[in-house]
Formats: sequence, C-alpha cells, structure tokens
Amino acid sequence: MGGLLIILSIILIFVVLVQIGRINEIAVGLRGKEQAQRQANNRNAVMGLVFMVAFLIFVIVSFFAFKDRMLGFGPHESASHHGGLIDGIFLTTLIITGIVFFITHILLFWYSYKYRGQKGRVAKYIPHDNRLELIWMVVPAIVMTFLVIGGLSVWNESMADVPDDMKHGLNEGEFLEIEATGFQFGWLLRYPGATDFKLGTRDFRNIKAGYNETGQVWTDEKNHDDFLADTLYLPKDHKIRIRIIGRDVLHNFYLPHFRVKMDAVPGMPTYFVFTPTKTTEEYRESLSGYPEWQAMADPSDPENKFKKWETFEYELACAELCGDGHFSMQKIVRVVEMDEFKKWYNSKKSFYSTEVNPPKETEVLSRETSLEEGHGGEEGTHTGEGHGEGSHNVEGHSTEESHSGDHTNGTHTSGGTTTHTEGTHTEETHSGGTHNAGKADGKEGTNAGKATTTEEGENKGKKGKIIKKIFNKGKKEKTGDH
Ligand SMILES: [Cu+2]
Repeated sequence: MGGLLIILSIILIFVVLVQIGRINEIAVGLRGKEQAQRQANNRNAVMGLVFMVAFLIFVIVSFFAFKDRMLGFGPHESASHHGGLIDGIFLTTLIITGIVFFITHILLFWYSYKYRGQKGRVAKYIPHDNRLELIWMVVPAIVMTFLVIGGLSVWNESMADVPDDMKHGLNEGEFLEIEATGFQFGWLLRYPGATDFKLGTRDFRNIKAGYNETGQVWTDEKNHDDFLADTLYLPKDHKIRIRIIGRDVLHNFYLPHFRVKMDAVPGMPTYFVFTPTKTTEEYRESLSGYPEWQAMADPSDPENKFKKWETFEYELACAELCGDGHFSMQKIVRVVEMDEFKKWYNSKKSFYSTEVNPPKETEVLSRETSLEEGHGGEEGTHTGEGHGEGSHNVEGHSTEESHSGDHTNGTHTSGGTTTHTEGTHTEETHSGGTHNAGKADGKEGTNAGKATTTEEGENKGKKGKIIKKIFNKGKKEKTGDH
C-alpha cells in the first residue's frame, strides 16, 4: 500500500512539473503577443497620421479644382445685389465649418497617435469636467451665433419688400413692379405702362383665355397702359419688384442667376425684390473666360459660328413640379442698360389702348393731324397692318409679339379699337379707320396710296382683303406665341 502511494506521488509531482512548464510556455507566448500588439499600435497610429495628411491635402486640392462649379465662383457668380450676399453667407459658412473640419480631423488622428496603446499606460477615468463641458458648449454657441445672425441679416435683406415711401418708376431711387403669373404651362409677364408705372388691379373672373389672360379690370385706369411681354426685360441697377401670381396650381418663379426663387401660390400673391447688377452682355463677357463656354453653341449646325458664351441668356424657369408641361415654362430674361430698357419700354403698346378701347375716330383724326405735323412717316407705314392686327385681336389673340416693335403708332389702333368694343367689324369703322390711315400714309407714300385716292367703295373692298390677310396672320402669330 505504501509503495502504491509513493508511485502516485511521483506521478503527481511529474504532472505538476509538466503543467508548470506549460504555463511558462504560455506565459512566454503571451509576452511575445504583447510585443506584437505594441508594434501594431505604433504602426496604425503612424499610418493614421499619414492618412490624415494625405486626406486633408486632397480636400484642399479638390476644393480648388472644383471651385468654379460652386455658386458664387467662376461662371456661377450671381447677377443681382442680394445674390452676392447669399453667396457670401454660403462662403462664410463653408469657411467656418471648413476650419472646424480641419481642427477636428487633426485632433482625431493626432490623439489616436499620441494615446495609442503602450506598455504600462492606463486610461484615465474622468467622470465629469466642468471646464471641458464649458468649452465644447461655448465655442460652438459663439460660432453658431455669428452664422445665424449673419444668415438672418442676409435673409432679411433678400426677402425685404420695397420701402413704403418708395415710388414706382424708372428714375433713380424708384422701383419697377412687374407681375408674373404662372399658369399651366407658362408665365404671363405684365409690365405697368409708362404713364403711372403702376400695375392695374386684376380679378380672376375677368380672365378670358387668349384675350385677357391676367384678368385685368378695365374700369381701373391703372390697367390702361399695362402691357404683356414675352421676354423678361430688366434694367440694370434698378430695383425690381416681381409680383408673383399662381393662376391654377403651385408654380415657382425661379431666376437662378439672380438667386431669386419664390412660390407662385393661387390666391396668395407673393413677391420678390431684387436688383440686377450685370447686363446679359456683361455676363456673357464674364463667361467668355471659361473653357467650357468656348464650345460651339450648336455643334450640329455647321453654319453656326457662335460660341456658347455668345448665346448665353439668363433664364426664368418654374421650380415647382406643376404638371406634365412643367419643362416648358422657360422664358428668356434680358438685362440691359437703363437707356436701352427705356427704348424697349416706350416701344410697347398697352393692350387696352390697342385692343380693348382704342381711341375713337375723332381722337384718331386729331392724332393724325399731329402725325402730319412731324412724325407721320413711320406711323403711316404701319397703318395697313395695324388695322389688321386690330382685327386679329378681336379674335382674342393679343400676344406680346403682335404688339411689339412694329406697331409703333396710334393709327392702327383705330381699327382694332372700335372693332373690339363692338365685337364686329362694321364697314363704317373700318372705312373710317382705313381712310384716315390713308391720309397719314399718303404722306409717306407706302402701303396706303390706294386708300388715299380711291373712292369709299373701292376702299372698302380692298380693306376687306387686307383685313382677311391680317386676320390670318394674327392667327398664325397666336399659335406661334403660345
Ligand atoms: Cu410651373
């Protein structure tokens, strides 16, 4: 029995020795891993620093490489006064957040390097630190205050209405109000005429398709000189107030180059006030310096020698998905110097004076007397056509095209006027109109020789033909415009 115990004791001692040996072995292995771990920690921390430097360099390089694609830079400079402020606050925000971005990334990688795992280093347990909390509350609060106050002041300036005591007009210190009515699918641009520079009142019940699209109320005299335009002409450096109307659904009056964007809401007129600072010509010039604008405007047309920058136009678009014709709500915006603007402005005839209530025959007579006194020439030339325009407008297609440019006188209105109010082309009105026109024309010698010399009867016959011809022309124009 004693012998057996001795043998078991020897075996147990042997087993213990083997186990101690294995523990030693394991301990040695563990010590090596620690070493390996330390090496990996060092390597990762250094790699982190290298990555940080490469990444921040990439950020800086890409900023400068893509700078010209950002609003406010390169070919995307704004063309309005407040637009510069908006771009400026974007840039300020970018700079401040950029600085914070750089600081936080440098700290992030630097601390993961500095406090990488090392032998004998133990993390500190900090349950609470008032100073630290103050710093990370106060610093962002100060920065945010500057950003918010800066943004708020830009907002207030961009969205401000014109001062109450500001006058309508084109002189310095005055403003011009234009009405933009969004409908499915297009924009109606109504300008106040030069007699009062005030837009007349509208009533939706007066809206008549193809005739009184904006619903002007003719009893309001302010309406009598208003005219519609197809291109949004704007004078440079003059305050513009756009009155924005939605006729059917939500639209959005959007002038990207001017940083103007405002919903057109049915039943709730909105507005936007801004001052264009660059003419279309000047903007084209500034674009000419960029390679992407040097390309051919229309590569498919071999005859087209224009470069992209030469054909640039500001645009008015609808920025609200308003239906399946949404894409077609684009219009051209043209900013010109004040002198040129006035020329364009004065060449416009109001819808009322040409279509709704043209001057009575007696007025026409007196007008023509004055025409003969001096400026008969040009006006006379157009008489025939003007007459025709009158008839086509009776059809209800008064469009900007039909009023623009070529009808610069009052004579042609006579035909249209009377016709319009009565709704029919009576022989008398027409012969009267043509006859008188003839007198004016006679001086010039164009177009109206027949009318002047012929008898009343003959006159009527020819007139009929002219009317018919122009009536058709009017139809064509109408379809072309809409
Ligand atoms: Cu729209």
